[in-house]
Order: sequence, then C-alpha cells, then structure tokens
Amino acid sequence: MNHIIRVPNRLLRPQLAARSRPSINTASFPRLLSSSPSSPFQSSHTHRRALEHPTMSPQFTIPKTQTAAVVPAHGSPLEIRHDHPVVQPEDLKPGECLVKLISTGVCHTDLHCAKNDWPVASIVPLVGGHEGVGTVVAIGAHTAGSPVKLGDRVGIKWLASSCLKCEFCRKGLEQVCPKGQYSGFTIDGTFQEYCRSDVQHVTPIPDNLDSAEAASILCAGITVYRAIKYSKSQIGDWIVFPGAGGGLGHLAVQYAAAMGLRVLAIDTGAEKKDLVMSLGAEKWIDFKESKDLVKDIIAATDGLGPHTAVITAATSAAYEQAVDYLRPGGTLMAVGLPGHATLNAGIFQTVVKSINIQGSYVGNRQDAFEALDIASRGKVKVVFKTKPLEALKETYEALEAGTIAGRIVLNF
Ligand code: 8ID
Ligand code: ZN
Repeated sequence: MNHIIRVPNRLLRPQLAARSRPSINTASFPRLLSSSPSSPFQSSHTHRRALEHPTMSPQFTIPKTQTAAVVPAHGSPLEIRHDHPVVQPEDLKPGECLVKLISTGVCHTDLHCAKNDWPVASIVPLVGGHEGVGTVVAIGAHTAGSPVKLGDRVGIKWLASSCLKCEFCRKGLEQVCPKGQYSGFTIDGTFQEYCRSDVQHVTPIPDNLDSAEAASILCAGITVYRAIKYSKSQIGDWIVFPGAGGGLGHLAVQYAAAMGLRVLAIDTGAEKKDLVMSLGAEKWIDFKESKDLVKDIIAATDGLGPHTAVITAATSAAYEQAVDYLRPGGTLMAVGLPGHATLNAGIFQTVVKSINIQGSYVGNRQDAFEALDIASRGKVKVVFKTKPLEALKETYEALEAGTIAGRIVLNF
C-alpha cells in the first residue's frame, strides 16, 4: 500500500507552533535565488547589496492603525476592529515586505482555524486569511535580491515563508519546511488592510487578472492545481471531485477540464450542479440524493470507477468510500481537511486494487505561478461574490452551512 499522508513537521509539533507573533523567518536567503532585472536592488552600485533602510515610496502613506477581522481567542466571536496596529516599515525584518490588500478570498481553512477544529491550534489573537492580493508598499531594510519591488501587485498565500535551504525546500516541498510560517495561522493573514509577508514567497499577479478574480487562485487554485498535477492523471482519464461546488472544487473542475480529464462532480443542490456543469463537468451526482454512491460513481465512469479522486470536501464522509469506487490502479488525493478525522482505507481493497493514496498540501512557488498563469489565460475563472470585510462572520456561517457555490471574496 502506498499510503502517504504528509503533515508539515511544524503541524506535528504543536508545542512549537508560534503563540506570539513571530516575524517571518527570512534569515539569509540563498544567493542563487536572485532578483528580477526590475528589482530596485539591482541598480548599479546596489546590485546584490541590501539597502540599509526599509524602502518606501512617498506615494504610500502607511497608517499606524487599520481595520482588521480578529479572532480574540479560540471559541470567541470574530471582532471587526478599526484600531488594529499596522506593522511599520521599520519593523520589517530583512526579506519581509508589507502588502496593502485590495482583495482576499475566504477559504474553509479560515473557518477551521477560527473554530479551532484542527489537531493543531493557530495563534490567538488571530487575523485569518490567506488568499490575498495587494500592492507592495514597503520592503524591509537589508533585504537582498528581492524578486518584487514597491508598487508590484502580489498575492499572499497560505505558505507565507520557508527557509529555502532545507531538504524539503530544495525538493520543491517547501510547504513542509520545518521553519515554514502560514498566513492566518502562525502569523497574521489577509483579513486586514496591511499584511506582512515574504518577498520570496509572495506571487506576482498577472496584469490581466483583476485582484478579486485572482485572490482565490492563491489558495483554492494552487491547491487543486497541484493535487491534480501530482495525481498523474492522464488526458481522457475520469476524475471525481467530492466537494465540486465549493471554493476548491469549482476550480478543480476547470483545471481538470483544461487538462483534458473527464470530470464527475459530486456535491449537493441545484445551484452547485448548474455551476459545475457550466464549468466543464461531464457528469454530476448529488451526494444527498444518491442511495448508493459507490454504485452510482462506478456506473457514471464507464462501469470501472474513476482513475482519480481528489477529495475537496471539508467532511470525512467524502473520504469514506473512495477506495471502494476508485478504478484499480487509481489514486486518492487527500485535500479536504476535516478536523480530527482519520482515513479508513480497507487494506484488502487498497492492496488488491493497487490504490495510491497521497496527501496534497497547498503548493510551492512554482505551483502558484503556474496556477495563476493558467487563470490569466482564461482557462480557469474563479466564480465569486464580493463583500466587505465586515461580512466575514456571515461568510463563515454560510461556509458552515454549505451554501456558498464558488467563493466569497472580500474587497477592501
Ligand atoms: O492544502 C490543502 N490540502 C487545502 C488547501 C485549502 C483548503 C485544504 N483545504 C481544505 C479546507 O480546509 C476544507 O477542509 O479543503 C476543504 C474544502 O475547502 P473549501 O473548498 O474552501 O470549502 P467549501 O467552499 O466549503 O467547499 C466544500 C464543499 O464540499 C461539499 C460542500 O457542499 C461544499 O460545496 N461537501 C461536503 I461539506 N460534504 C460532501 C460530501 N460528503 C461534499 N461534497 C460531496 N460529498
Ligand atoms: Zn485555503
């Protein structure tokens, strides 16, 4: 049985999870990760030399306080505060930047963190959010080789920073870097007007993508794109997405269709059915209406079952029968993160069907770049409604109730 569920080391050691608000660990980035030609740090004498003072442009006035959505303590209601402190440019560490947010998506992960329903707790007080798009308004002093410059539009994703030096970072698995920091989990995230991040890990946003359009690619898009890519599904294969009508799922349908896969979408309700069928799904099953999901899924996929299942639902129920309905030789990609659930795969079925089981955790910088590039070419579109930051609480309630088709994006 190939049973690989990867959990970041940091998440396996809750006692190490930051309780206070640590700075992003950006000490001495490898010199080989050099800056772009347009970097302010590459001009004549300053080439490859770090600036001694934080860089700010007079065009950006950075206030001392801001509006932010704060979870004061686990179990406490969310508060919208208008006097939340803003990280000042002189407080940025080398390698850090300050991003003035324009838009942020709301991921079900933010709800898990606010509810504290995972085995590992977030920091509190917590500013959640990890699907942000905004403008770089300051860069920390002594930052060398920044790939972004002041005024650039960038995305902030779940993985806010990693050491870029360890085995995992070298292998492109920077999400599990033992020094990784996570936006809206171990450091404050994008449900605030100004957010600290890392120049090496923010993602440039293609010019032709609107900020609100791009926001949810930064988590939902990257995550499903990577999961499909690493599932090694091939053109013409059947792929099933339990959770297809949600934030991750509706993007998964589109990435898969763009890759030439045949999509069986599973979720519930007419709105989600219409959405996924309009986005390229070939077949649909309502999990609340099906009397025998395994039988229905196998029947819908040429009588043999799908080659791949990417579970994008937030419940353990969506995982339950995957090994039973997958085609022999098929692959289960574990993506949805129901709190304390375990993956129960019958060993006999897993072995005699030669099933692959793999965990897939967001994506690295290259996955982010690719997921945005595909969206910028119109192959994938986030379906979203916009709301103000003040609507975060009602958005959490709707996520909990499962009534959001696509995504909610908060605009600042
Ligand atoms: O890196 C990762 N692995 C990663 C990244 C981002 C998000 C994992 N996640 C996790 C989230 O923490 C969450 O647990 O993926 C899960 C889904 O996130 P989301 O897409 O942001 O949630 P959503 O918008 O609420 O969509 C979930 C959908 O699942 C359906 C719901 O109806 C909803 O449309 N669903 C459920 I709940 N149970 C289902 C079932 N049994 C189901 N669909 C099919 N079968
Ligand atoms: Zn997310």
